[in-house]
Amino acid sequence: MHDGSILVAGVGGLGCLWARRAHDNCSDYADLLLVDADERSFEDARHAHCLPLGDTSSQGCAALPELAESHMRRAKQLTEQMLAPVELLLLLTGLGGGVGTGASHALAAQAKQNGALVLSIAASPFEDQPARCDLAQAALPRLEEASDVCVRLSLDRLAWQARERGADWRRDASWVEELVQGIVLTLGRVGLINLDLMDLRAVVSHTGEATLLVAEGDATEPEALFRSALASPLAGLKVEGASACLLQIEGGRRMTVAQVNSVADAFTRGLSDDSQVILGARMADELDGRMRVVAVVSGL
Ligand SMILES: Nc1nc2c(ncn2[C@@H]2O[C@H](COP(=O)(O)OP(=O)(O)OP(=O)(O)O)[C@@H](O)[C@H]2O)c(=O)[nH]1
Ligand SMILES: [Mg+2]
Repeated sequence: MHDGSILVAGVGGLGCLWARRAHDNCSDYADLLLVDADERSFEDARHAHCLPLGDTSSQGCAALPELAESHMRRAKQLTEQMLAPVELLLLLTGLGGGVGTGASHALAAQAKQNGALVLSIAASPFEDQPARCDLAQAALPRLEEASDVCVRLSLDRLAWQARERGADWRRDASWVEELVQGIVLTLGRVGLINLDLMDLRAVVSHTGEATLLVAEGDATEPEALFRSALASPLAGLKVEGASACLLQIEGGRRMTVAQVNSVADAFTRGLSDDSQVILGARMADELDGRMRVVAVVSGL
């Protein structure tokens, strides 16, 4: 485990797939935990802590959340050990099946009880899957309760955006990857203006809902950057009137203070007048002429 540790966790098939891909880009700064009843989620996952739920011959919990939940509770001693050093848990899951629906809130609750900050990203099923939607709907309040921030990803929107790019929505959920990577690197790397977990805590502790934004684009077009952040596949996204915002802005070597200011301005203009804004900035060699913004907006 890393110091001051950040844990990226995937729960269920979709969650594990996304967590692995997201973790690939930030493995120096975060650990990876995969939780599933389906062994296929652990194939070639050499750098991960793997927690198989139930007997190893099974292929998931076949849309039986109660079964997954009881398996998860039985693994409590193991997860207790893994969660002990964790300060930030980034939990990825898809609701509507068995494992993600039944086990994700239990893991989140345990992490929170251990003092970790919990950010959950939960995909809601496609709208043409009513039975899965009902399961997801029933599970969501418990995950929200167990998380400091819980954002809902719409699979319909994600799939639509992936189709536009000619990509496979399951494997190429680049939005999820960028967001996780953005948050981990924001907190894990030394920047020009440093953000840390205390800043994140300060922002998410505002009462009300919170959401996460991520965008990458041309450094000279801050407005377009903001619009692309709003075009995320999050369900029910709104940022107007928020009372707090943590903003991490990354750019290439030639990024100027004026550019940082314009981007910060575009992202914070719609917030309430007395809002708390915490700003971080960092040079990233790979971002020549481009900027990447990760924002946590709260008090909605
Ligand atoms: N249509 C479609 N939906 C999918 C697919 N994969 C995942 N989903 C959706 O994502 C949700 C979560 O899926 P998984 O992560 O595979 O489910 P799980 O948590 O592993 O659950 P079990 O396998 O039932 O134990 C499901 O309820 C579906 O709505 C897919 O290949 N096609
Ligand atoms: Mg599964």
